[in-house]
Amino acid sequence: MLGRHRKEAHVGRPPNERLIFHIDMDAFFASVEVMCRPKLRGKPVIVCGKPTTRSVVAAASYEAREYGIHSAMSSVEAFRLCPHVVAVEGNPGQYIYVSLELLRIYKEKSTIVEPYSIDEAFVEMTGTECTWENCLEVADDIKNRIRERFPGLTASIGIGPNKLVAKMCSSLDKPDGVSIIRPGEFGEVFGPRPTTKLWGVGDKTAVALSMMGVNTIDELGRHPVAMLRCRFGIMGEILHMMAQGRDDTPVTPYFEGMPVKSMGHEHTLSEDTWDIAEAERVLLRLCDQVARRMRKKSYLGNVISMRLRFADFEGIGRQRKIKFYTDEERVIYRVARDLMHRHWRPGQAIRLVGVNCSGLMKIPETIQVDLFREKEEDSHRKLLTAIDEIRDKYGEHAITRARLVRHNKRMWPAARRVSEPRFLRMGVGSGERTNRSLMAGWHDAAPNLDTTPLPASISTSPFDMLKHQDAEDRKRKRSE
Ligand code: DCP
Ligand code: MG
Repeated sequence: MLGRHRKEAHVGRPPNERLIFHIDMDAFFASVEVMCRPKLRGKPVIVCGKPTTRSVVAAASYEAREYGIHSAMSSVEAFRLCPHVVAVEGNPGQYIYVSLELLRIYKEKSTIVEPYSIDEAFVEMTGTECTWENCLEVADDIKNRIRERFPGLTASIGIGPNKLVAKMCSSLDKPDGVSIIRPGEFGEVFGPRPTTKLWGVGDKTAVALSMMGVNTIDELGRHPVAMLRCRFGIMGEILHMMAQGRDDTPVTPYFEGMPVKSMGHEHTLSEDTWDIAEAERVLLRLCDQVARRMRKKSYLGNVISMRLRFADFEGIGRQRKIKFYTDEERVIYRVARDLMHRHWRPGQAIRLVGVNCSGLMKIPETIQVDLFREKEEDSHRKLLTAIDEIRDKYGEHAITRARLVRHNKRMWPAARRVSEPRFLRMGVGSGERTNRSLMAGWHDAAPNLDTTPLPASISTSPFDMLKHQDAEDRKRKRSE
């Protein structure tokens, strides 16, 4: 294994069949914000929802981490640990822009690039000019290109003979490191570590393993596979393989497309509510957003899920399969609302509402969609088409239901100009891990993030925004 100091320990080993990079950006959201506001460089910075509300830390700069701040922590707690931490409201449009540009850089090295999350990707180097001998130079070159394109952004790269090893390897030397685990070295590096360090093993699985006397990755790899199968089913076999550093899953290039499995939105209320009517209005707005996205991407779905989280952070999720496929908010809402009423108990204060539609199928251009949809009146379809056209032309806020008007101001704040106040334009939602859901809708602009879409007229390029910001700063200075 090579870390930042790169002691070449295995020069001359025969090249293995597969060579894979896993690239993970460091403190991604926070680094993008710092790039756009260089004055923040070197300072503890967190990215969260509106800093004044009950937001959660989505990303923390490495300077902030020195104070014990980490993602998923409440921003209140972050301020307690470090009162001078700079809290910045997130800007998902910007992160997605940077993320897509990063994929382009990786594609210069290999045609097979799999985006794994908003800031992580696997790059299949097998069959390219990159070999076990020169992979460090290739990794350095990628890091330099990232720095040239996005000053201040750093990545950590893991190099391994499969995705599992590359992924686990990239976290060994963060931030800004390169680590290599060559074939046969996995056990040496990870064997003594606790099972929670194995990719995908959570606390519950670790406890179950521990009850079987399995505490380290090495012990898991040597445990009789039959016993693991007996306890965990097919997952037991997979765990056994993984603990030995074995993985033969392919790197799936993004242009082959990850099938979109579901589309959903969720919203954390600015205050917990006991009022089911308030929660219904949020639900209706979310259903509207989900259905709109489905129509835009030509999807129909037949499984509708509703999620509630309560003040005590306990939550419920319920789903129902319907007999036909739909892309209409009134159908999604009807089912989700019913689920909400069945499973919410008066007295439970609601903190978060979410809705999701799955069982998706893409509507091929030539297909007769009415074969799949519930028989609907032409007039309603015409209405939906008209609403979609208005929103396409004038933005998402141009038209909404009368029932939501009173609440629109708070739930759909008018898009502000870039200059007021600095970059505070979009929220990052609850800050919960959204990576997999982001992947599920990779081709959608900002799926599953609870955001206000960017007006088309405003560029999402950080550089345009930076230029704009500088111009605004100069203007303000002149007027002072
Ligand atoms: N993210 C989030 N909520 C979380 C965790 C992460 O919104 N609970 C977002 C913000 C992160 C981004 O996803 O910047 C990437 O997640 P990572 O786990 O890769 O974390 P970072 O890139 O911030 O840090 P690291 O340097 O540890 O990779
Ligand atoms: Mg990262």
